[in-house]
Parts: sequence; structure tokens; C-alpha cells
Amino acid sequence: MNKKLAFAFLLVPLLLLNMAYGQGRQVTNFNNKWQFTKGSYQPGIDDSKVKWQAVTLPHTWNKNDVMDDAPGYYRAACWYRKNFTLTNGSKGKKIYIYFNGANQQTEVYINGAKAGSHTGGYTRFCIDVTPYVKPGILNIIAVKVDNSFNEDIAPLTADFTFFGGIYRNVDLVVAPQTHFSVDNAANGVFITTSQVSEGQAVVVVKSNIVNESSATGDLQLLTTVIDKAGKTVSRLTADMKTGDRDVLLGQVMPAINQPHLWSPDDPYLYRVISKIINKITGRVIDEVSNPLGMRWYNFDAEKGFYLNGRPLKLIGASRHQDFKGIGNALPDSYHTRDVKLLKQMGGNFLRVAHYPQDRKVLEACDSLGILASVEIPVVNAITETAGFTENCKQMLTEMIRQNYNHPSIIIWAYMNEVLLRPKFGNDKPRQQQYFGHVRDLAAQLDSMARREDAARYTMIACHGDYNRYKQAGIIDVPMLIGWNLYQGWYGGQTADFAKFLDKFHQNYPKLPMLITEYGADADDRIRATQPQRFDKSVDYAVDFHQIYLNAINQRPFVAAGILWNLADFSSEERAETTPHINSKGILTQDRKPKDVYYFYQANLVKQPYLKISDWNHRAGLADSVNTSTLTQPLMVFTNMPDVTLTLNGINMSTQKAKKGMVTWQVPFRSGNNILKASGTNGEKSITNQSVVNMTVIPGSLNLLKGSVEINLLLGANRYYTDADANVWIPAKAYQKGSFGYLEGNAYKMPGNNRQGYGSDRDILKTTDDPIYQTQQEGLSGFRFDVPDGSYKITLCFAELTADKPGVELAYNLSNSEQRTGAQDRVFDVLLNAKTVLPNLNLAKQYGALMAVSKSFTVTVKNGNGIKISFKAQKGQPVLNAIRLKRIMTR
Ligand code: GCB
Repeated sequence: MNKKLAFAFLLVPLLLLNMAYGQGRQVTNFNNKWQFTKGSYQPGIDDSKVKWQAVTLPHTWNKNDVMDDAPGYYRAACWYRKNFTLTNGSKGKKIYIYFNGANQQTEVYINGAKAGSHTGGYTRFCIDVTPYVKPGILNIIAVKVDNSFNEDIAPLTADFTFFGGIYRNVDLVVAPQTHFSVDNAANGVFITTSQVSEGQAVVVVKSNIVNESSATGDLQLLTTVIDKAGKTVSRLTADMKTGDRDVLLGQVMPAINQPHLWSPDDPYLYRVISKIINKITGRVIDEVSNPLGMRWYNFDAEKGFYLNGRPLKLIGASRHQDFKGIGNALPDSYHTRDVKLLKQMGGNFLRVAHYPQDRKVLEACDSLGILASVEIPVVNAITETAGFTENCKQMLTEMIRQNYNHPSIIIWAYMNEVLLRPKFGNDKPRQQQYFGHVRDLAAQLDSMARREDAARYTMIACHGDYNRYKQAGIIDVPMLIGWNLYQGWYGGQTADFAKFLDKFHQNYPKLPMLITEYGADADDRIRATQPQRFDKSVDYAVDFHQIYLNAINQRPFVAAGILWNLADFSSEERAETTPHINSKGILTQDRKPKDVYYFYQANLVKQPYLKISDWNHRAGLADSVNTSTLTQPLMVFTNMPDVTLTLNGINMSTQKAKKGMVTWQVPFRSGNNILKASGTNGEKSITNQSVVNMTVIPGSLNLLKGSVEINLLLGANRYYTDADANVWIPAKAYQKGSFGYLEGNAYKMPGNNRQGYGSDRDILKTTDDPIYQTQQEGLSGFRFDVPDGSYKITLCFAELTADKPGVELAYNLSNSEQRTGAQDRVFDVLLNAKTVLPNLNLAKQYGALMAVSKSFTVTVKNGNGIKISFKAQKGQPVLNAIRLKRIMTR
């Protein structure tokens, strides 16, 4: 496997928005003035009865319904249509319409006639509409896009949303009859650098030219390599003859001496300019331009990855393509920004997962110096049909040809966790046959990828069930193996991660290994001072990533650590604290950094770095009855060895940073606490300041002053900040003079062995799910020993036992949760001896998993405080959260 790959690349894919692409062809943005309908429509027939809605591309019809309480989202055929006129100048030209992405089956009609179709939601396709359009008159394009389940099209199931729509840009290309081939929506030019060293680079260019012109006159292919300044560094022509139709020309370009190498630190790009010219007149008939990066690399099973002869630990993230509120229909700049965020994190690798993404992503990788892998969306399972196999091959071909010239790409991948939930669990012989089909498909795709591109590596990403992949013979197929590991998340302990790495390497010492996924959910609204698995706190995620990154860094044989995921992403079937969102992102779904992102910056960036944790909205109970301070941890992320912290100008201490972090126990006081952390390495220093707003609840409620508000979660050991910036803190058992519940136990989902407390179900009619997901069961009362005055009490309930099973997520492997019927519990709630909620039956009155909140005012007299009683009539009373607010009178 010590194969030395030498290369160069290129290719800005074909279609640049709103830009003439080369002298011969014209590319026009085709995104505007479309109409859309979910209704039925027949192209070519009077459509005056169809209800059309005006839309601009990119567009998806699922941006809202993926977030609502109703399970599922619209998966069906929808229609787009648009009128357009071609100028007379397009007469005699080839007319192509390029779709950069439409999910997932598309049919294109022009003036009522079917012009073409495409299967697969993530690769580009080009429809030749020349025979159907007429210059000078109004043409109608109608496009049917269908995102419904189709057993012949990958992905079949996956932990992400299959948004429907024409969700990437569309371009209209008017090309001369003689042009670079648009086969598979690639740009007809394929560049490899067959030999690259510091001394010399030899670039080989294969050009595929289509000549449909009847004009005579000899043609010539002129290929030029230019450097960043535009200076020609290599040039070669090749002749074509009149009448040549489909021409494939290979050119070994004159060697380039002392090439400027491409690397993450110095992503220097050359360009390859390809022109078809008339040999006699010199007129340029068609032109395309591709990027070219000079570098070589190899994976070594023992020592990891090497770039340009030097070891380089690949550290980075995977990325999904959606964004908060807009689904997968992103403007170009959003794609580019994600790659920039990865670069700013200090990463050098992007796993484009689990499908090919917008061309902007790899363009940004090329120019920012991020190495990349791209994969086709074969996720979780396959279908054993010829149709499925063919579609996989088609996607693989398109992916490779369309992206061939990107210097950033080093790996083609074609399966992710394909044995996660193997079919035929109750029929072992049949299951063996299925495994055989999976292996056959893997072998076919692998050899196809190697044939298409002999220079890159191939890879399969597997989940942690090593034996299953081994027995099915999958591990032996690709050139690289990727492991998606979640020890300490879905099951086991974080310490098991390192053990897995060592064991695998021992068993397969010759196979290079990448960690293609690892991560923990982090709801940026949830914090914990004693983080635990599945509490969804940012703090658990920081601990988790620290352990994983350390284990990866300690082992040279681990070529890459690719965390899951750069940003939170849409996964409609998920519930938990952020329903419909997978929150393993180190950025939120709208790309705000979480503390984990700072942790990576501290460990990866080269310039001095220091950042205080973002947990700056806090509340809690004073350290003791006699103090007005509350001591809580404060994390600081830095690459400086020594860090000094001051709190409100007072020096706390100087500490040594370990693995990019220092944690202080800080005695916060109520109000704004000004923190200043300064780090130094003796030569350079750096400072960061932050303000933590703290509400310290006194140990004796008699000391409550002003407009007090106390927000308490029952049955929880985490802190939650709601959308109004109220901080909800864990409630405790009652103590005289203070507050708390009487009796009962924290609710825990039966059979759920991964989550310490509470439920992971989607709570309906709220986005504050964490307020309702935990609960004290069997409590008899709740007390606040508040001073006399008027108060508003809000009680929050949800029936957490439910009759309908939640969607079984494929990823919850170690979970054998039992879904019981909703409990028929009935209880009364009394507030200072007055019944305020008689015969409360949550399931019956409101439905299971429904957020219910009830507010009451109460006047406290004679130092009696607030006593809430829960009287069981049937089953056990419950309370999920409670809020106390003093009503100020003037
Ligand atoms: C995986 C999958 C990925 C999921 C991730 C998770 O192993 O490859 O698609 O999103 O786990 O968060 O569970």
C-alpha cells in the first residue's frame, strides 16, 4: 500500500454561474422565474388549472415540514416549469441544461416532449435539449422531480433528510457544435500528474472532444498550463482532422521544472486551459479551464498519511449540505463558508459525506488547502437488484468524472456502514447470501473506481462491528478502511475507542486506517457540571472529543481523525432534545461555534489561540446558606502553555494548559462576572475576555431580592437555556428555608441503557423539549420557602410514557428500549391547599408527549411559603419543570 501517487489536478467544473465559460460556449444562470407545484401536471397540456407558485432555484419543498411535529415529510413527485426564449444567436448551436443537483429522480420535458431524465439526487446531470427547443420563440421547460423512496436508488435509509427539489443551481449552456464533451456532466478534460517531485512535474491531459459540426477546416487542441500569475509554464497542441467525431486525445505535457507544490499550508493552484481552435484561422471554438495542483501522497499502514513526502496527520470533519431554515437549497456562499470554517478550525481534511455535494465545496477545498474524500450515498443497506447496482455504478462514474480534477480529492468512497442493520436477521442462510451481494457490489464498485481513476485511493466506512465486516469480507475490498466509532456515546465507554484502534491495527497491520466518524450530540442550550453520556450537554461532548483526539494523535497508524459532524444537520426521524436535528455538529445548524469547535482550534491552529467557553448565561444555587457565590467550572481553550485567569479584576491563578484546555472552578456572583484569561508561551501572549451573567439563588429564599425568577427542571442533572434566555437548573430535594421536591424519583425510560435520566422522545407543541423530557415521578409535593408576597407559579408537564413506538433509529444499536402504553395516571394538584388542577390526566386530556404548562398566581402570607401538593388518584403523580416568578408591586 506504499504506493506513491503523483498527480496534478484541475477542474473547475464546467459551469460558472452567470459567466461565459470559455470563448466558445455561453453559460447562463437558469435559476430565476420558475413555477412550482405539488399538484399533478402533464407537460404539453393546458395547465391553467394547476396552482403554480413562483420560486427561485435553488429550491426544496421540505424546508418547513421536516421541522414540524408530524412524523415524516413530503416525499412524492412535484413539478417545476419555466418559460424561456433563446436568442437567434443560439441557432445551430448545442443547447444543454445543467442541473447541479435535483433529488432524486428527474424528468425533463421541453415543449411537451421528454428530453431526458436522471436518477440520483447528488450528482450533476446535463440534458441535451437541442432537438426540442426553438430559438426566437417561447419555450417551456417542465421538470418532474420525485424524492419518494425507491428501492433501486441509494440511499435507502440514512440519518439525514432526503429533501426534495431542484436544490442546486441550474445553468443553460449554449455550446458550439464542436466542444469538449459533456458526457456524465463532466467537462471533457481529465488531468493527472503522472510524476510530481520537488524538481519536476509531468502533467498528462486527456481531452474528450465532440465534433458534430459539418464545417470543414482542420482543428487543433491547444492545452496550456498557466501559473497563478497567468504565465504559461507548459503548452502542447494536438491535431484533429475534419470529420473526426468523438475524439479522445491524450497529451503528455512538457515537464514543468521546480513546480510550486500544493499543500494545506500553501494551496497553490495552476490552471489548465484547454482550447479547441481552428488551425487555419486560429479562432477559438470552445474553451474550458480546470484547476491543477501539484502534489503527491500516500497512505502508510504503520505511519499514516504522507503529503509531498512528509507525514501529515489528517484532522477534519464530515459535512452535510443543509442549513437551518432553508433545507438543502443553499446559496453558493454557504457552501464555501463551511469549508472556510473548517479551515479556521485548523482542519486539513473534509469528508464530503454521505454524497457528492455542490461544486463550490471542492472548489473551496482546492483553494483553501483542505484534502477531501467524496462518496456515493450507499448507506446502511443495499437492494439486491440489477437496478440498484446499475444506479450505484452510474453515481460512482458521475462522481469521479465530475470531480476528477480537484487537487483536494485523495479518496473515492462508496459505502457507509452498509452492514449496520443487515437484512434477513431471522434467516441466517439468506443473510449470508445478502452479505455476499454486499461484498460483490463493493468489489464491483471498488474496481470501477480504480479503473476510472488509478491515482486515488478507494475507501469504505464501517461502523464499529469489526467482526461483521470481517466475516462478510468487506474489509478486504477497499484500499483504505474507515471506522465510524462512537464508544462512550451509543454504547460502551470512551476508553474503548483506543482499545478498538489497537486491536484493529494488530489484526490488519497492512491496511491503512482512518477514523471516518466520531462524535457526541451537543445541544448548545444544554450544559452540565457533571456531564454524562447522552445528557446532550456541550460539556460531555468536549470531554468526549478530548479523549478521542488524544487517542488519534497518539497513534501514527491512524491516518485521519474526521469528526462527525462539522455542523448540526437535518435528520427528520430523530427526536431527542433537538427533534429532527442531529446535534453532533461542532457548529450549530446555523453555523455558530460550540465550545467543541474552540477545543479543536486550540489544538490545531498555529497562531496563538485562546478562547473562554461560551457558557455565559448561568444560574444555580449558592454554594452554601452563608455565601452569595456559586462555584462552577469555566473552560478556557488555548494553545498557550500557561494561562492566568482574573475574575472581576482579581487574579484567580495561573495554570498549565493540558491538551488545549484549562478548567477553573470559578466563584461567580450574581450579575455580570468579567473574566479575563491571558495565555503566554514566554514569547507571545494572547488574551480573551468574556462576561458571564450569573443568577445565584440564595440558600435561604428569605434573602431573595427584587424580581426573582427560578426555573427548575425535575429529574434532570443538566442546565438548559430556553429561547428567552431563561436558565433552567436541576431541582433538588426540599430543604427547609429553600425549595425542592418531596419524594419521588427521576424518570428514566424503561430499557434505555444509554441515557441516565429522562426521555429522548419528541415533545409536541414546543421547541423547549428539554424542559419536558425529564420528570420527577411519584412526588408528593414541591415547596418554595419564599418571603411573603405575590408569585406566579408555572407547572410544566408531559406524559412521557407513550402508546406509539418512536421511530427506531438505526444508530441506537445498544438500546433495547421498551415503549410501554401511555400510563393512565390521574392526580390532583393543590396550591397552598387550594385545588388548582383536579383530576389531571395528561394522556387523556392532552395526549402523550404533549407539552402542557399551567400558570397560577399565589399570595404568600404569614411566612407560610408556597406548598404545592400532588395527590395521586391513579398511578403516580409527575412534574417535569416548575417556574417561580415574583410579581412586583409598586
Ligand atoms: C453514523 C452514520 C451517520 C450518523 C452518525 C450519528 O455512524 O454514518 O450517518 O449521522 O452515525 O450521528 O449517529
